[in-house]
Amino acid sequence: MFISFEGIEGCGKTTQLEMLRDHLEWKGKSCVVVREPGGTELGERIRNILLVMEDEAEGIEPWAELFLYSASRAQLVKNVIKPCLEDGKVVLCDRFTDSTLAYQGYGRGLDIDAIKTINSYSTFGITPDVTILIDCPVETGLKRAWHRIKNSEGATEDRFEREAIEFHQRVRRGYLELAQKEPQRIYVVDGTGEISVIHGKICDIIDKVI
Ligand code: T5A
Repeated sequence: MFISFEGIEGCGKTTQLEMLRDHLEWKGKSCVVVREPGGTELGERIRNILLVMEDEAEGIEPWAELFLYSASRAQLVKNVIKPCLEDGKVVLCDRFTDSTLAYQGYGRGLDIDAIKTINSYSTFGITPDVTILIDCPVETGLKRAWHRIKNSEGATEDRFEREAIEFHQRVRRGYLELAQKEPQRIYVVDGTGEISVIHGKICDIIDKVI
């Protein structure tokens, strides 16, 4: 089973993904957690370019950005996700193709159909069985994300957090539109409440699907 987590910055994806992993392992499932961009040696190098690069001198052209995310994904799917699924493991992925549609499509304004075509190549046709979209207001998410960044060690991954609020609003609207179009796969969960309450809702969804 392939489960992806999606949402705007700071919506709580990573927190909830780790809690779901613990829940599924407690139920005896073998789980693998991966993140995008990243998850392979090449992917982590690309992540560094995409999230840390000081882009004041030379901004990253949106199409270049799209291809970098896609390159990281192709490597991750081929080397990790596909083999793990074939092994019968549950793969939990922190962001996947819906991020590209929401950020590069709705956020940056690149052509949605072109992104769908590129996604179909970079995933080798693999799509999540279930996607948990954690939704919260942009102001709430960004406040949490900045708090996490200020308390984290190492390189500051804040290139997207520095985008204008309108960009994040377009991304959020994009996600909700995607969920409306694919209600059988994308489950929208309110991300504004208590962490444990949100976890309970996600477990209910996944337990039913499994
Ligand atoms: N991107 C990615 C693209 O543009 N295109 C693509 O194709 C792909 C794959 C990835 C960036 O790349 C972009 C999108 C992103 O900008 P990232 O570092 O993975 O960058 O960034 P995020 O996924 O946004 O990570 P964040 O950490 O910002 O957000 P999360 O994972 O949603 O939030 P989380 O769980 O780390 O929580 C953040 C903080 O909030 C607290 C947590 O304890 C933590 O401190 N928190 C809560 N506080 C109160 N109430 C709750 N319910 C809370 N839930 C969490």
